[in-house]
Parts: sequence; structure tokens; C-alpha cells
Amino acid sequence: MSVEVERKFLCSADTLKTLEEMGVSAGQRQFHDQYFDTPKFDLTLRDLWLRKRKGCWELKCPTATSNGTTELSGVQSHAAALCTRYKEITDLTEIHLRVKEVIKDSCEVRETETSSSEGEESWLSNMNLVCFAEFTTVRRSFTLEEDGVQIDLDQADFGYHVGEIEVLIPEGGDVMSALEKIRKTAQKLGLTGDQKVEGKMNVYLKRNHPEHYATLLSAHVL
Ligand code: V4E
Repeated sequence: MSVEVERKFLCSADTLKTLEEMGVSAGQRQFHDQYFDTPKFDLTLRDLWLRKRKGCWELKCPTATSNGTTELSGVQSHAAALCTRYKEITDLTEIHLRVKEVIKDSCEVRETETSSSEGEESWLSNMNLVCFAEFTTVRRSFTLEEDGVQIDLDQADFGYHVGEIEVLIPEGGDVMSALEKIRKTAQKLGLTGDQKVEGKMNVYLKRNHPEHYATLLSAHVL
């Protein structure tokens, strides 16, 4: 399983121009995301993000924060603070196991047999999961000569756009080298801000579900 090391950024006209000059456009795609949680926010309070994208299930889970970054210098820890690190589980059986593990303490997981009339996604209601966010994103991607760096420019249909510099590493892989690639790329793009930039979900929840947003904010998840 790989880990996504990612830094979000706000993309100005100048940044876009620089990117078009230095990167190779890898095309544009569109996807619709639906995110699921229990009414008591059992998953998102643990920073677990269950979504369905293009008909496939994905569970984004945080990696241990100190994992591979215990010996950071000042510059490196500053770079790390601007980045997030998540594993993406796509195997449905493993997703079921992980979700069950989390919610078993807070609610009774129904172990009923699924009848065909209930449809293939009765596991959602069995685990008390409901859709709390859904939106469509148009994504332009660029690849850079810097090994394994991808840049995505996302335009969400609720009127927020954000960029991300992403490096994929194997689990237990070299986080410091990924952070360094991201730092160099940000420098080449002329990104000067030293504040963490909000992701799409952050903005979506703030606008549409302020109570959920406030709960995650006070739990220091967002
Ligand atoms: C991990 C996470 C969420 C799930 C969505 O992740 P995100 O990277 O924002 O979305 P997207 O569409 O770019 O996913 P990709 O295609 O790259 O897999 S929602 C909130 N989080 C946590 C989080 C955080 N705490 N801080 C920042 C800056 N981003 C995300």
C-alpha cells in the first residue's frame, strides 16, 4: 500500500503560468465524490475518510505522524507541517474490517444477511453510514521532471479551487525525500505562503455542515 504525501496550495495566475512552463500536462478528468460517516461522526473524528469515487470505494487513513520524520531539521519540519500523509485503502473487504473496528464500540453493527433486494450496499445501513458530503471536481494534472511529483489543480463545483503537490511513497518509505521534493517543487512554483491551505472538504463542511466542521475543528482533525 502506498502513502500520499501532499501539500495543498492556492493557485494564482502566476503560479499557473509557471506550472504550464515547467510541467507536462497530463490531462483533465472529472469525478464525483460521496463521503460517508455515522451521524455521530465516528470515522471523521478519527481522521478516516470513506468515499465513493467513480464507483470505487476508498478509505483514506492517516499515517503515524512521527513515522520516518523523527530526525527532522528546522527546514524539514517546517516543510512537514505544510503537508499531510494518508494511506488509501481500496480493497472493499479491508475497508469493511477497518470501519467495523471503529464503529463497533459506538453502535451495534447489524450482522443480517443481505437479500438481493437490499442491493449491494446494504453494508452502509448495517454500519449506520450516511452520505454527509458530495461534490464534483474537475482536475487538471501535471507531471514534473522532478522524479515522481504530480501536481493537481482541482476546481470543485461548490466554487472552491485548490492545487496539490503530491508524491507517492511505499508504506515505511522515505518521507524526508518526499518532503524535500515537495519543498523544491513549491519553491520552483514560487509558493511563498507558510500557512497550511484548506482542502475541499474543509471548505465544504464549513459552508454546508458547520456543526460537523466545528466538531472536527475542536477535535483537531481539521
Ligand atoms: C484526508 C482528508 C480528506 C479526504 C479528502 O482528501 P483530499 O486530499 O482533501 O481530497 P482529494 O480529492 O484531493 O483526494 P485525492 O484525490 O488527492 O486522494 S477530507 C480532510 N482530510 C484531512 C485533511 C487535512 N487535515 N488537511 C488538509 C490540508 N487536507 C486534508
